[in-house]
Amino acid sequence: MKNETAGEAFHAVVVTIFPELIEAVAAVGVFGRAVDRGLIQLETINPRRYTDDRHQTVDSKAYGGGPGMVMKVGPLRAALEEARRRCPKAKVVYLSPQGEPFTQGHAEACAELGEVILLAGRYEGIDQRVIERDVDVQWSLGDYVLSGGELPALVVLDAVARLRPGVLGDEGSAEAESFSAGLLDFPHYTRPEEVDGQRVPEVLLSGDHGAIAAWRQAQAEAVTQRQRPDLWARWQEQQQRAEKRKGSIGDGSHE
Ligand code: 9D3
Repeated sequence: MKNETAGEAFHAVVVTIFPELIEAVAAVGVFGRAVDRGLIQLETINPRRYTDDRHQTVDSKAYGGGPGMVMKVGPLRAALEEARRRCPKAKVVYLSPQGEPFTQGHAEACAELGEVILLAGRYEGIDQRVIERDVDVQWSLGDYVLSGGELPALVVLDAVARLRPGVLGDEGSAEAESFSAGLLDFPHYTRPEEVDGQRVPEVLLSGDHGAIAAWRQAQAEAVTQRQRPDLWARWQEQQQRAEKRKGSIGDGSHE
């Protein structure tokens, strides 16, 4: 595949015992197109390739007892060593319920760095000694229980890919900024003007761009206040700080 932009491709390596799951999802949509266009280089490494027993064993019972299996050090460490040879600058990210919550800020830093190694676990998790020696950072997708790190890895890749130059079309960078800007999106409508008695808000048909912008801003604020009081509080604080900075310019407090 060739790279159609001046910049380097984003390079991601996913260490997983289900590489076909990653590859299937990564082949479609915006992400798949970016891979085809050479904007993203995605590789998978299966720790099973670094086993030497007949059953290609990657898991074992937990010391101390209890239900569930734990992923063994040997195959994971060997897979991560191969990943680091392919991606020498990358941070090793372990997707884990014990991780810090993954945010748009993490996605931005990752996109900037240009490469990442994602470790997806299965079973009850991985041997702690891999976390201590081989992992740089742990990210969680949120407080709910999943079956493994593969879907979280795909979420991270999707969030990062959209931030890379050329990956999105015209719906691009302005939209990417809107989450960092701190408000949820306003409602969207398309044709027809009326469906089963539901009409498009009149202002959107008015052609008055100022009125439309004001309506969208008010809607974004209302939906944020209702659905995400946490984001709303942060946004209000940020607005107040911006207000004070404006007020203090030219009043001598900068002299
Ligand atoms: C019910 C199992 N739990 C026992 C107390 C612990 C547990 C182990 C392994 C819970 C989930 C998993 C597998 N999850 C992930 O690998 C994972 C995950 C998640 O479950 N939620 C949110 N983010 C992530 S990132 C990786």
